[in-house]
Amino acid sequence: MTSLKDDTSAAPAAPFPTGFRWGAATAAYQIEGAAGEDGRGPSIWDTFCRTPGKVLRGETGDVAVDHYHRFPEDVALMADLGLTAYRFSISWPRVQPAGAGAFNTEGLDFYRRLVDALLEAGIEPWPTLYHWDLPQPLEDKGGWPERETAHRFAEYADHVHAALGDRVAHWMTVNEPWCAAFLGYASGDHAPGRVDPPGSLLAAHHLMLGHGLAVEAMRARRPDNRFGAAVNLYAVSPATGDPADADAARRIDGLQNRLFLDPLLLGRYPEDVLADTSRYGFTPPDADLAVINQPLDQLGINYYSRHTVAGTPGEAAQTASSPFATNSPWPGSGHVRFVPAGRPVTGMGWEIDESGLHEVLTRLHREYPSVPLYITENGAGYDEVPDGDGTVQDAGRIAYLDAHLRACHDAISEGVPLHGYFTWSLLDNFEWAWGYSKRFGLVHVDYATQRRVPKASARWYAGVIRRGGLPE
Ligand code: NCW
Repeated sequence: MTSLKDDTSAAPAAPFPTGFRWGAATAAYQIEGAAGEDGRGPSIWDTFCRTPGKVLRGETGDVAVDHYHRFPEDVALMADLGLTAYRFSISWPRVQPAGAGAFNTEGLDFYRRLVDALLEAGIEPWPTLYHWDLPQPLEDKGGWPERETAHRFAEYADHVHAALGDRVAHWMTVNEPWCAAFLGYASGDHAPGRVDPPGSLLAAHHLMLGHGLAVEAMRARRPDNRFGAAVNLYAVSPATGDPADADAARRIDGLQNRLFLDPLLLGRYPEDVLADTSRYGFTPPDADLAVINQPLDQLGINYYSRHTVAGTPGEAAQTASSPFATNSPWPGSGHVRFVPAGRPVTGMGWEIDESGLHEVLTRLHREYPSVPLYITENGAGYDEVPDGDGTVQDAGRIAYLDAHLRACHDAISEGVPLHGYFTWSLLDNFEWAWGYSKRFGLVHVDYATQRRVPKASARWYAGVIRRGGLPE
């Protein structure tokens, strides 16, 4: 294969700061496979995938892209891209199969080997401790709506940190607590597939409590490490100037963004969201907010799109996170319609709007205490078919990444403390309820042979990294 670094270099038209992290992201259940190996226990996703009608074509992450066995090849691909950082997640059921009690040394050894290979290749490891694969025994005891799960998470995080904290500086606790709480426990689109609106609000609270307890424990061991969480933020707009639409936008912004940002960064829940959800008896204890509101060394932002919403009756857009979606993932939102704003969409049906990323970044800078920011996910999923030679000419993905990186560049020029960008995703992988039907990778994977072939976007991204910025 020609090296991805062969592109001729030119001075970038939009240079990024020296030391800016150029990364790609993945998650354990989506890539590792080896679901029954080396003592790994079952997770809620193993169970969910086996529940008929939950995952397209009944697919599972049993094999995924076999990263568990192929990680040396994947680290070599990262090196070829010129990545300076790699964001991956650690599988809790691999490290602690029952989610409590005994730890599994063999499971942890996989991450030791991965971290060593990354460091050897000069790539900074950025682990996330929870990307949705709760050990099934903990779900059997009530899952995230149970307070005890937060304590179990902190214990697991502490154990992983004790093993890797000397070689890993940057730690993310939970990934997209909105998805874990509301797709998992309100709409049922994601594992564990429960439709329990009051439970989903408790899940959101306990995911953040688990984050706070974990940061407390890890920071006590290594105050020099960097700790944070990765939240999925959206720009939110009212469909029209109608006050009912403005109120719908307030409610959705509340549930999507402020419900997480305010406790994490300000140490309080947004009053309006508490009022909107009061019928569910959601009364989080005040004392927990001090635990949740740990000083953060980094905030991860996963950005994909903008929500345009209306509070008036009419036609709604399909914004499903699953091909089977029927229930609402928005507890207490009242009557809200997600409406198409007429922008082009990716293969997920998500509208492409880079101005929303600029809006999210500048809003964080304006309305919240200053925290170093990282884009921990941003990318585009399509149903792609390779050419005869196995390559994929993914011009749509290149345009998406280019536009969003320009939005990052503009935000940095305006003083936003953005220090890195991780594209989602390094490899095509198991896209949750969509199975293997949607591809987000810079690198195409043939699922029958596990052959990896970098797409045109991989070459493009390698050029951006090498130049330290965007082309003309
Ligand atoms: S599904 C999802 N994703 C994708 C996934 O592969 C990754 O693991 C996640 O971190 C890409 O990035 C995240 N997010 C769920 C978005 C749901 C949108 C629902 C909109 C409802 C109106």
